[in-house]
Amino acid sequence: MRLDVVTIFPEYLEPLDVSLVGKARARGQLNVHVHDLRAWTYDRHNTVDDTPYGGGPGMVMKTGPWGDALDSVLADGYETGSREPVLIVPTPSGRPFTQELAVELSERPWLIFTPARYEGIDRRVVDEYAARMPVYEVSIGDYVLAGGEAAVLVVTEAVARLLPGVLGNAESHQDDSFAPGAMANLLEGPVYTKPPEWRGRGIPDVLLSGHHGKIARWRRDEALKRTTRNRPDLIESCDPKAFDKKDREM
Ligand code: 6GU
Repeated sequence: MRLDVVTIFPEYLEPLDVSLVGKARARGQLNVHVHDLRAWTYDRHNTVDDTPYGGGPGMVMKTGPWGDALDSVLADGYETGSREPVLIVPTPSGRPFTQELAVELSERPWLIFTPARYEGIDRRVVDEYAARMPVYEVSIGDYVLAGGEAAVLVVTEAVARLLPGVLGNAESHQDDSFAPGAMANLLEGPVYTKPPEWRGRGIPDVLLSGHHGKIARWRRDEALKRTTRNRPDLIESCDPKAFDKKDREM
């Protein structure tokens, strides 16, 4: 998969060198290009923003640098054989970024991110590229960040760990919170490892029982409890058929 990020803060994307994403890059599973938007400014002050039409607070990112940057990134990608780009525009007014969208993006060969600062990018830039390729405006949650760069790190990590061969254990995202399947829409419950006692605290006996059925039942009960406590909205949105008689006894 190829990833391009155009930003006025290329340093903000340095975490893409470390951990899971960094290893995927080192193995050649991810081909990451971070570009400085100011490379496509031609005035002395490297201006990327201007005052909003219609007035109001803040500044709006100008069409010129974004258009030239994206044309250049697209030309380079196409020249080197990448196809079917998707543009991802991080914005608090986008659609919620979900595991489902992460899965969809992980199946795409080429993602281009345009994290903005200030009040956002001139709308015409999004409209222009939406006429040529799929564009996803995405928000990572109901709060406002100073810019989209942190959202790029979030989306990239969620997508990269789904790529074939990136996670050590291919099964380890099968029962992620939010993964499809029997535990669909339930949050994962607590986990334990050695030692069996720590500061007087033991671990639930069932986990030492070796009884796989009982362990699965316990995990599901814990997931139901945790989901009811932290995300009652997720329980509400479950298909009633997803629950069995024992679930209802919880
Ligand atoms: Cl993607 N960008 C900004 N600036 N704020 C956000 C966001 C994105 N998602 C949630 N808040």
